[in-house]
Amino acid sequence: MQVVKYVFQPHGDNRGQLVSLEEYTDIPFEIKRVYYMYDTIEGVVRGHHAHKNLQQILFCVHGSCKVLLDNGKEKKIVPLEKPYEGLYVANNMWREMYDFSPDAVLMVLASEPYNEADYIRDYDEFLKFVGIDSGRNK
Ligand code: T46
Repeated sequence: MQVVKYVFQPHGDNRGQLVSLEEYTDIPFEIKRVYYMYDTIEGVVRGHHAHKNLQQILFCVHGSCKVLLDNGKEKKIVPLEKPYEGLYVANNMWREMYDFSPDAVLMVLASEPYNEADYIRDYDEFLKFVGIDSGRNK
């Protein structure tokens, strides 16, 4: 499985750092939604789903967390620890976010508006979606 982690250029000077993200230039899709999570309770695991169409880029703009990516055949754990790093998550990827530091702010740029019908929340349904026989996994 190929993990796509973008490393953006911080524009630093003696006042601090600034990262700029432009759709199509830095982000490979039109940004239709931005959301972020914070005050995450210790030990929680978020996500547990895939999407039918949605593409996203995840940034831990403060603190740190881990993201488990699972394409149905292979799993990878990706730490997000730098505010200038963005993890691309394709639609057909099961994702779980966990190990949030108490100060973590996870910001997500999304290619589509919020749509509950786009979620695949059942792992067997996800395996079917990616064309894998559910007997072999989880
Ligand atoms: C994803 C991962 C990385 C909204 O009303 N609008 C929104 O845009 C979103 C994302 C959520 N919500 C509501 C729906 C739920 O009542 O906020 C609540 C929490 O959402 P959810 O349980 O889906 O959050 P996570 O952290 O499990 O997953 C989220 C995204 O939903 C998902 O698309 O890929 O972050």
